[in-house]
Amino acid sequence: MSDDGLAFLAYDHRAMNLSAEELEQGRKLFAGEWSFIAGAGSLASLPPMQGVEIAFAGRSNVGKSSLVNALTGRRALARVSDTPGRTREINFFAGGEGLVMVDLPGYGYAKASRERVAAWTDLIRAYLHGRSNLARVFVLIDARHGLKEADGKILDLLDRAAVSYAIALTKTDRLKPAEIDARVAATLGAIERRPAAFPAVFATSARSGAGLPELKGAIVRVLGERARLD
Ligand SMILES: Nc1nc2c(ncn2[C@@H]2O[C@H](COP(=O)(O)OP(=O)(O)O)[C@@H](O)[C@H]2O)c(=O)[nH]1
Ligand SMILES: [Mg+2]
Repeated sequence: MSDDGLAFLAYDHRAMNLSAEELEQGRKLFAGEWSFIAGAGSLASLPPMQGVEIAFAGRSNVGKSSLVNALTGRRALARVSDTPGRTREINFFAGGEGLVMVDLPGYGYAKASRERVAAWTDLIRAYLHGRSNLARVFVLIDARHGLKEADGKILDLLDRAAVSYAIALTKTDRLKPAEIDARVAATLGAIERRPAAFPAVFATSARSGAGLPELKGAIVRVLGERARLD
């Protein structure tokens, strides 16, 4: 078989074999208007469920807010901070086609008190279990560091809640291409047997824009899948 034939058969874990059309739909969707809907610090203050939610989870400082800003092309839709542990609320942002992006508060912040960690865990667990319009969680992992113990815990939580998730590596601008390849391969291996994990690892950088078209296309695909189910 020719190389072309093999390439055709291979599943591209970094781009989920997205078509040119899906990539273009993703570009258009994210080029549209985005607005902040709500910040919720407790279960009682969660906004009503509307549209299709896509959430971003990850350790504090992994680059969640930066990714939301880069995806929407807005510099300060979500607040970016050099100080870990700053975002304590679940922030909701509405875009076109009923898409809502959710910036979850970060975990694994070393200086957080035990009570704060418990409050965080309760809020996130309640959100993940009770949100029927939550279609996909992207778990962000710093490309330089890979999966850590705290990340394993959130993956366990997602597996148990049966919330489908995929991994997005962040800050790939800090690595050489071969290092990114190795990190993608290691991460795919680590999630292989996890029941709710999507076999995809997006290699992104909010700074360089790498991997953002693929992430946008993947989100458009999730929206389409949800629309067909409803
Ligand atoms: N080099 C690099 N730094 C980034 C990138 N994304 C975020 N950062 C930096 O990482 C820090 C934390 O970012 P932030 O988005 O607030 O992380 P969050 O706590 O997960 O929301 C900030 O200093 C950002 O400037 C990226 O793609 N590349
Ligand atoms: Mg943040």
